[in-house]
Amino acid sequence: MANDPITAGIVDLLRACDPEAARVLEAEGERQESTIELIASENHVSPAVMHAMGTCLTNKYAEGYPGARYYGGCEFHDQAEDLARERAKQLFGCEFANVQPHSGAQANAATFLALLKPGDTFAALVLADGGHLSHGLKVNMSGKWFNPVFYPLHYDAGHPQFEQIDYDAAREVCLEHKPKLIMCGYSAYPRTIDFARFREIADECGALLHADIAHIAGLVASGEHPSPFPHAHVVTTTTHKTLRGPRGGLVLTNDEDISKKLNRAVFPGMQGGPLMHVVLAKAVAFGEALKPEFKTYCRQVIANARALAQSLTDHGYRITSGGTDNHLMLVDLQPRDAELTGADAETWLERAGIITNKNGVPQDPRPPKTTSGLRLGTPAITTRGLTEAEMPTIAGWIDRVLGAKGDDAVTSEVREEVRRLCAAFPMPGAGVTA
Ligand code: DSN
Repeated sequence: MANDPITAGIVDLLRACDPEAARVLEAEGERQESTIELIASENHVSPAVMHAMGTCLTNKYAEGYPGARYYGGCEFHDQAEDLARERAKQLFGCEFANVQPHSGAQANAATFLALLKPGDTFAALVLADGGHLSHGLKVNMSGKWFNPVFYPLHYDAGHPQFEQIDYDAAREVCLEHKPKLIMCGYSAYPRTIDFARFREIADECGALLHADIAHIAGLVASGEHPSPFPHAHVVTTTTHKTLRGPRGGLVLTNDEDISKKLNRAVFPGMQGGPLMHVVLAKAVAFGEALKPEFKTYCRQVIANARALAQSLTDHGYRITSGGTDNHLMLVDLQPRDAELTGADAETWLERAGIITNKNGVPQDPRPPKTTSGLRLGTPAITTRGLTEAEMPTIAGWIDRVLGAKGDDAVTSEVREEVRRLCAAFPMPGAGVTA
């Protein structure tokens, strides 16, 4: 039985009417309870956020926006959306918010629809070095219908900003190609982003600046990472990573004209009915993020990431760019074991109850399905209450499993130790009965 009482309660409910679904849900509840979640883009939401999603708001069509819907019966949906929008604006210190995007990728697509025409040029980071598929991958709409040009990191190992964004090179790329939009904000970049510098580049080449803060949104909201405002013309994010809300997207701006274009692009441009149960949960999560405890949480996320990076360095792993300023790190496995791939590491660690994702390191000689690296993040383990004190233990487990090349006996031993730690640090909601 899952310890999380919300999941456990729903399992009980489902058992009577849909035992197959009950079994799946129960197994996933147990998996989450008993494993250490180190995927940098995942988190454990509060009982309030989880409950807000499982509500009657899912029954309703509310196409349109508050005060201008295409269906009757939207009085309380207007209130839910207004609450989410107002809290989002307060949280990020901006004038306009659209809380309807179903995901970060759709928030990005809506931005393209609002501000670009097919064939237009935009600039983004070299995708293999930390970008996101919606930033110009060939098989994504952004790469198929638009013309991405890419700016690099510093690749010279002797450079003081090795594996950090090369802002001068980004400027050169942008001056040469004159993009209409410059994207900054990444999926696997462990360092602070200089939004002001990007705005200078955007102004110099006549581009709009689009910051995708999906990964660092919680850190931005809590003041633990510099804000993209007032520099960016558009800010997109997911709501479920460091921000610790329900799975979804969000678009923000300070520009009224751009906000109108963005609203039209989200609905009816990209989406039909908003997921109003998720919009309510976004409001709840934003309310939580406005509390002082959230700042304490974000500080601990960063402290944990630094401590984990240091412990892994002590075990002989290389942390790309020499460390981390945020919630994530890229671990280059090659200096520890030249034969070790990210794919094998991910598989072996999962057997030990440590959940990670393989990830290319900058200029990785191996392809994306294999990779030479792992991306690790601390948002979820920090939510469970882990601090710097537990990071050497986690790094030690990672090294034991990888050093033994996934050996069954070693993996089983670590699996039991992971279970014990997870029992001592339950997911949010354990003990909550309401
Ligand atoms: N897939 C997400 C991540 O893991 O970073 C980005 O959307």
